[in-house]
Amino acid sequence: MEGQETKKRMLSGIQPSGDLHLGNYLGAIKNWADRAEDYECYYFMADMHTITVRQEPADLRKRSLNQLAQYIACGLDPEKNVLFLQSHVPAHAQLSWVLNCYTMFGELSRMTQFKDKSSKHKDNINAGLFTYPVLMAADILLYQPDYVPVGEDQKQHVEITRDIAQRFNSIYGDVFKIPEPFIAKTGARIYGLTTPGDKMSKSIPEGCVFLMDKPEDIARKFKRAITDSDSEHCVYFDREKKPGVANLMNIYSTITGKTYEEIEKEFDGKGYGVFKPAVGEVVIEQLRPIREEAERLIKDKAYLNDVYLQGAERAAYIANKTLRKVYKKIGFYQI
Ligand code: ATP
Ligand code: LTN
Repeated sequence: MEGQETKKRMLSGIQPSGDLHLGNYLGAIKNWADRAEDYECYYFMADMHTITVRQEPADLRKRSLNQLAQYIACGLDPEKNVLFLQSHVPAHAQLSWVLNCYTMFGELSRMTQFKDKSSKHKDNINAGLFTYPVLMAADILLYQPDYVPVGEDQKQHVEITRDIAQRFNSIYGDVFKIPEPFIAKTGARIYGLTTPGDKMSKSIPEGCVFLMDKPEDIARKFKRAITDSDSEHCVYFDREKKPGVANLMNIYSTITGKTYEEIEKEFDGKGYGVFKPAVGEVVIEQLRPIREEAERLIKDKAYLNDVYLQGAERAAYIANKTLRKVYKKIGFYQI
């Protein structure tokens, strides 16, 4: 435990809203595994946020467990990171209610994600979608983290969290630490294999490699990857002219650690017929142990339940401390 108190704290949430893919892995999860050495890390599955869009209950239940197995298989060690499910720690909902009373209608109306999602789901513009950022502020502020690693799209939510915290602190004193968003500078951006202009996304499954895909499916997806009509089939890096090839080179380079020059040399004169299956092969080998370990863990429900149970206990210990302080400050009668 010694030294642990001096580590900076990080916290992030992930919605269990779909199957994990190569973009999630290379762009995010792979980097998280190394962080535990330098930071005290908290990661949770944001199942309460997920229901702002209608979910099939059986699927949500299954995904909440499968995703935990996949994260552990990717190298997120539950001994070194606190992994938990949001709905297992009631303090998130409790603080969220309090913070609702310190958040303005006007500031929530300006949130880009609310505007986007409410135009996409016109039949279900529920209040939870509107107050989504308040629950996220509660998620964060409960743990007093220094940093919140998120994608660019979530930066606005971390900013409103800071505004809410500052407003609260200005009335009641230093209750909340003001967190910083932590946005990876480079972070591999992986594009769809069939749509090299758009990021790899589960919404376009033909061009998306899922962590749990079988090797033959991965091989097929890479063979069908869009390259270009260049008759020479020459492998060189040009994001503008050859976005498909550039994407494949990026994937190959991120996994093997080879530079673009080395890759160009390796495939010099060999053409796409050799290059595409070779990229598929390194992806297959990279994902194989992850898939096998995840499949093994998924069968071990008792172990996964135990990880969630212990995670929730460790998380609740910190969260409840903050909640008690908040309740006291705002004047809730304590027994
Ligand atoms: P989508 O719904 O488009 O498949 P997602 O919901 O799986 O995306 P997010 O929840 O938006 O993914 O993001 C989870 C993490 O994965 C974020 O840190 C995000 O930056 C990262 N990520 C998602 N897609 C990619 C990608 N194609 N390339 C790199 N990183 C990605
Ligand atoms: N909104 C985030 C998920 C999320 C989160 C959080 C991230 C919920 N609560 C707290 C960081 C901190 C998303 O959709 N990626």
